[in-house]
Amino acid sequence: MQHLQWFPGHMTAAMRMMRENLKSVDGVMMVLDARAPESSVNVKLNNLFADKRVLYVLNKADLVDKKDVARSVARFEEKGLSAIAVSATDKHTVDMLYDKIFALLKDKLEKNKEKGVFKPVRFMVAGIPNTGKSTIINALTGGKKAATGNKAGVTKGKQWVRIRELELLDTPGTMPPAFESQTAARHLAYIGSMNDANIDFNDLAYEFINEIKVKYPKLLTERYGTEDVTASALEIMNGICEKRGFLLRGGEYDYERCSKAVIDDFRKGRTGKIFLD
Ligand SMILES: Nc1nc2c(ncn2[C@@H]2O[C@H](COP(=O)(O)OP(=O)(O)O)[C@@H](O)[C@H]2O)c(=O)[nH]1
Ligand SMILES: [Mg+2]
Repeated sequence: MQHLQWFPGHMTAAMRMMRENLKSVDGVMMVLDARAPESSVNVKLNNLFADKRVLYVLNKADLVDKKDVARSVARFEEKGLSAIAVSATDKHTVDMLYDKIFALLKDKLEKNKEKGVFKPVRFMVAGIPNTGKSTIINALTGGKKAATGNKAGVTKGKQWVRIRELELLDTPGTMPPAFESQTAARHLAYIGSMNDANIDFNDLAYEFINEIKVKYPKLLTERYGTEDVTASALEIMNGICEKRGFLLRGGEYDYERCSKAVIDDFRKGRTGKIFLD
């Protein structure tokens, strides 16, 4: 299996930008992917924000079973952390997010009020690439103010956006310089938070099928007509190639196409609700 690591120079620059702006923010929204809420925590960012109030936002909750979402939020709360699950594509959950931000700063805001100080609340929106940071900002502000896209590295430089009494700083996604676990790194590759250009999709789809055939065998059968989910990942891929006609000229299996299709199906939610962590 390919060793996954991704820490280009622009992430060092983004970390520096975040560090420089920390003093001017009241809190941080750490945007995670609800399909992999533990794997999508960037430990380096946690260290950077150690003295800040942090709200963990488990986004893309629409792609996960409600029970898994609730359990994930509870896990964060058990550790004494503030967490909320949202779907940036659902207006209602985004309103809840707005309230949650103000609740997190309630005491600070009351103190300011007593002193007669009025200033907007400033939050930095951070996390690994592709978790929906910019989409959340757009949903909160009701506009297309932050650039979005379903791949890593769409947000460049820094961007402040204002909504009512809230100012949000969008930031480019950052990864830790090294992953503590390659399983976690793989989960990030599945969800599209890694740079696809560096990924060996054959390897990735093989590993994905190995995980899914144990955790969600039924989904493999439903999506790909896999009859024997106890077969090896390679045999399952062969079956998918046959059923989908992913064949090369000589009739050999086109694993490249098969791998990309399997990962793309998962990313778009076509395989079903899959919780990875
Ligand atoms: N299904 C689903 N997709 C989302 C959600 N939020 C964002 N996305 C998609 O995820 C991709 C990455 O979003 P973006 O805001 O650019 O992520 P960023 O890199 O963290 O700023 C885009 O294609 C969004 O449309 C969500 O709640 N549910
Ligand atoms: Mg962005």
